[in-house]
Amino acid sequence: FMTYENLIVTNHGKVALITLNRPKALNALSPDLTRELGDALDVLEADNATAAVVLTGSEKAFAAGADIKAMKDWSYMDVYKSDFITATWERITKFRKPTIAAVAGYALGGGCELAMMCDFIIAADNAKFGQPEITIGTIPGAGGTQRLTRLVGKSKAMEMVLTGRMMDATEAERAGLVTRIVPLDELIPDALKTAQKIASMSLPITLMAKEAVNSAYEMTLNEGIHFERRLFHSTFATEDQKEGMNAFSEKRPPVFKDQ
Ligand code: CO8
Repeated sequence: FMTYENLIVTNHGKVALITLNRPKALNALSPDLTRELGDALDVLEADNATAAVVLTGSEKAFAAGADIKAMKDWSYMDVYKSDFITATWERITKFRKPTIAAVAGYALGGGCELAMMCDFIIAADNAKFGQPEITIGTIPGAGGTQRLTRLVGKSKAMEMVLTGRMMDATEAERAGLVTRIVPLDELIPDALKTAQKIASMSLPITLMAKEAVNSAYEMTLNEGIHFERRLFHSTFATEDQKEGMNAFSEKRPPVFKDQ
């Protein structure tokens, strides 16, 4: 229902599946791909029929990073004035609906950073995560030094950023980078099923839950708990809270109306 050169967007009930589609370059994140992803997210944010998004790549690579061949000759002024494409990438972090990264194969550099911008990561058993920028004379530029450190702690993040070594799926799960590992051929069905489960809830309540969890990164514990309580109280002003609790009392499934 949406046509792009570097993405495939398909509909699965209330879930949109975005597949990065530059297989010959291992889904290297070119400026064109970046623009298209920003555009797709704008459309999906406004689309009332979409309640959650799954972002994936190919079986070999989620994304092997920024497009090294495209950026190698850029000057300081080129990247500074355009705020390099990392500013565009942040579109996904402002996306209000839930996002799941379904990662198979390489998630390197900007690819790892893109996965970490999603709400959570489900990994195939062949997934490999890394921030290899140091090996090509630069450093992570789309949140890698910050998000990886918050997700896996300083020791592992520092080692990965300084040596460029990759983490396999098992280590990534143990370290808390991914929520769980599934066999490669179950990755997309599992991620879609998980997203559909989320999409079956009340959308406004889901947005509040996501906003509350994300605030844990930005606020002190006291501020975060205060913010959570305000949102929790406000759920009682919704029809869906009444429906959810009445349905429980009446031993029937709830019918949420996103109101
Ligand atoms: N950029 C451009 N092209 C790439 C990239 C990339 N990042 N990664 C792979 N390719 C291309 C290769 O050049 C090759 O093309 P061709 O067939 O024309 O020679 C094709 O994809 C297949 O790759 P390989 O032949 O290398 O495949 P292998 O299976 O041998 O190796 C690897 C796979 C290990 C993933 C290897 O390709 C690799 O090391 N890639 C580069 C990984 C990397 O350094 N990534 C970090 C990039 S820097 C970065 O992301 C900075 C982030 C700043 C923010 C960006 C926000 C978007």
